[in-house]
Amino acid sequence: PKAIHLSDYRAPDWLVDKVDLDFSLHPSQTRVTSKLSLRRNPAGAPGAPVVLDGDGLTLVRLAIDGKPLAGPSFEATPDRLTLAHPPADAFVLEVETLVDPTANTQLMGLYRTSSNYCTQCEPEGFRRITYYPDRPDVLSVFTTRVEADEAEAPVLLGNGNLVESGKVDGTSRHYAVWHDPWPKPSYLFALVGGRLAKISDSFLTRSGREVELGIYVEHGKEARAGYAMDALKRSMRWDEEAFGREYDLDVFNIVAVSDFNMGAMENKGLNVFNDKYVLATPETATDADYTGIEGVIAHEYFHNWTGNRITCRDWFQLCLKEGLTVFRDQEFSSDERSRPVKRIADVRALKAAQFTEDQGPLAHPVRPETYREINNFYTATVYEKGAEVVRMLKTLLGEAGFRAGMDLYFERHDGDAATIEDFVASFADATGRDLSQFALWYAQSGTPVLTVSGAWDAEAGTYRLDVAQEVPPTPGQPTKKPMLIPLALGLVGPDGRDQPLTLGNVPVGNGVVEVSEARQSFLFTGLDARPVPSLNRGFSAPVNLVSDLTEQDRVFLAAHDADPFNRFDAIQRIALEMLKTGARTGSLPATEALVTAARAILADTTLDAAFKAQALALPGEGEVARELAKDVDPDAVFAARKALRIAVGTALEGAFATTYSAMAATGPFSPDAASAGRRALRNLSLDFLAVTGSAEGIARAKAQFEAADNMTDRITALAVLTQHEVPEREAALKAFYDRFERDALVIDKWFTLQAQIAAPGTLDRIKDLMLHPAFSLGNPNRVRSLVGAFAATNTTQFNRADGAGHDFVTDVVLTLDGKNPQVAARLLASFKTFRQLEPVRRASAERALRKVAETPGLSPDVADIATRALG
Ligand code: HT7
Ligand code: ZN
Repeated sequence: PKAIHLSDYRAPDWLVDKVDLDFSLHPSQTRVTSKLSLRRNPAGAPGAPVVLDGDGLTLVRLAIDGKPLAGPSFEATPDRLTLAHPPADAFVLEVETLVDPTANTQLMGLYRTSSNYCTQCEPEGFRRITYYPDRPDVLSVFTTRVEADEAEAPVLLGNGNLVESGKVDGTSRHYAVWHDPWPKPSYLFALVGGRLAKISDSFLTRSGREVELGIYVEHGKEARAGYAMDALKRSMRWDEEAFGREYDLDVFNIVAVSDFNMGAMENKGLNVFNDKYVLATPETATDADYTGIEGVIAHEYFHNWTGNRITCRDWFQLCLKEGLTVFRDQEFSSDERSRPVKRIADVRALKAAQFTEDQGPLAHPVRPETYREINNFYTATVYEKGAEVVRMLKTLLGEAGFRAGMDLYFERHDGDAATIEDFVASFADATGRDLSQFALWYAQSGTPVLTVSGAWDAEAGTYRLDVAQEVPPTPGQPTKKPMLIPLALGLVGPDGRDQPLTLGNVPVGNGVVEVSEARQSFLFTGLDARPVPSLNRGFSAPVNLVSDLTEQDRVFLAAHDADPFNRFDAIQRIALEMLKTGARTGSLPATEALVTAARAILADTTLDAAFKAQALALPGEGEVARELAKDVDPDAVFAARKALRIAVGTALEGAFATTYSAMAATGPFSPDAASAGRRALRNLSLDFLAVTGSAEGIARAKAQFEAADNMTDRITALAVLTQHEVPEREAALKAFYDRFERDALVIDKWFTLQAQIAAPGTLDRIKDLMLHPAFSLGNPNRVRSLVGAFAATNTTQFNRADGAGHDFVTDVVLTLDGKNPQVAARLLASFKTFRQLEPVRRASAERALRKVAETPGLSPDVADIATRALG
């Protein structure tokens, strides 16, 4: 496919004032009739033809203003419908198409999942249903009639409010008519039909609208949707309180399905979710699953304003809705749970996914300027870095300035298809601040490196911070301009307390200095003693910080920093430096500093358990590899990490044993943050206590596995057992399977644990598991849990020196490409770090990628990733 450029944007030539859709659902021949009220756009090209998008469509019939159309007056291909000479500047075009939902394995457009009918239209799925100007800047008012056999699909859902329903006389069929009064682009269209169970609730908005809430699930799963419903109501209340945003329809429905390409979709009034982000019980869902559900339910709900009421002008602006909505869901979860712990978890995820992406061949700006396949731009950069950019705006403008900017954005752009320029201008205009340099965060890719050193002048009582910034070159961007970086910091005195932060004579009230030049110095005055700087507090900017702090400074900060994020960061950095040395040299340096810092954190009664669990979890193999950046031998990284875990586990055995007992549950299971934190710390202790594979450690894990009354404890114990080649491993895996074999989401966890075993037998194990009756290449959750987890997290086996891991994954990609290109392309993107590898593994990865790139008939999705990954 050819490249599409942001600079080529043109307003649509034709607008759709309203659209009436009629679906006659049938497993293989669903009839779709659409009536489009088309109107020439005065801002479009004069005299332009009507060109509607399609994708694999079969046209049945066409009419204009009720009169059938034939022959040369139009041209229809599966991918386009053209009226070269439209009859007037406004007319009604009636189009009938036939689609086959059962044959739809891409899960885009109208497809079937567990025999139910369901749609996914973002970004370009609507064109697989009917011909339409399938672009986000064409907003229309949709009315949808859905008809189906009543026994096959007793539930019929659409966007908006239900206006009519009934039986089709003399047949076994029935129908429902849904009307959505809010103009929307086609990507927000949805319909669902099938045999579904419902849980109901209601919500009273602050202005008094009674909203009917429904969560639809497959029959038998209703008991598992309660937490999602609770999360939905909390989200609705929070958006009113935090952003003044109220829900705007009489109904809000969520449908959970088992076949879904991503996590969930924010269709207006009818969100469709992957089962994984709706269904939870203590026996089947981990604490991470519960937080995931809360976050995704909130995210999709928040899209109602940031995405739906204000949508994107074009797909280049994807971060306008995604980055902002991730920021909003992160803030929601911070308010509902522990803010510091949420921040730590978010930064960990950002570094693992986005920093890695930014450092490799798939790096791109938060707002890309060119793409070939938009499906490949639903990335950590657009989502997570996009959220960081919004967070920085808030840091720079302060709480009140940020809220004023958001209010202005909602006021100005409600009903619009907007751009990043519109968004930034709202903040600039609301606060009077020039944000032109700040806007570079949207345009320049790559993670800035901030190099910081300090100079203490005892006589003058001053501390000078010298800061240099550099944004590394990334694909298509060899040179960069300096960015505006909000750097939150503190100067920690010898007593562990923050010293005053005064620049010249001016107190830095908010604790944030603004770095805007390539090199800059900040002179802090009025200090009594040499401070230890605590830099980038709360991770105020998504940068790689290089500082002259010593290991001793870090031990001090880990114990005393008033900023919890930097306490976490200090201990992580100590561990990271040890791991890097260990991986480079084959032997660990002295580990006392880490043990001292870890002991202090474990013993600190002011810290909550969840924080301790985060601080003491060593950096992952991926983070070490990213820091090493080149000639990475994953076996050496793994060995260093294992050695460090053993060193810490052995040195703190007593403390971990005490913690393990102290954190035992005292009452029935609850998914709340405090209880989850206790479980996290207890399970971290279990892991350290079993790290040597000692009989005692294994016995403890086995006992926990057998006694657990919740999935978090059971799966962590099983994870510990699977890391060791002991007889207990296979026995526990079998027991787990037997217990949960009917529950696909739980069996996904079973697949993942086995895919993560860092041993040469894993590849064969995975190949066998792909033949297991519970596995299916047609279901994205199964593929992600087995093959995706292998490629993304099993660094030693995916990157086997003999190349077998790379060949296996690319073979799966090629097979999958024929079924589901989106999922295949995501899997192939696991190769994005291959240039970091040492030469033998690098060559093997490159060979495997080339084989993919040279395969004829690739989907645009896979072709795009292969080409860009090879750079
Ligand atoms: N806006 C959605 C993104 C999306 C998606 C969802 C499901 C299947 C395919 C999809 N393609 C893009 C989800 C979100 O970010 O909220
Ligand atoms: Zn989203």
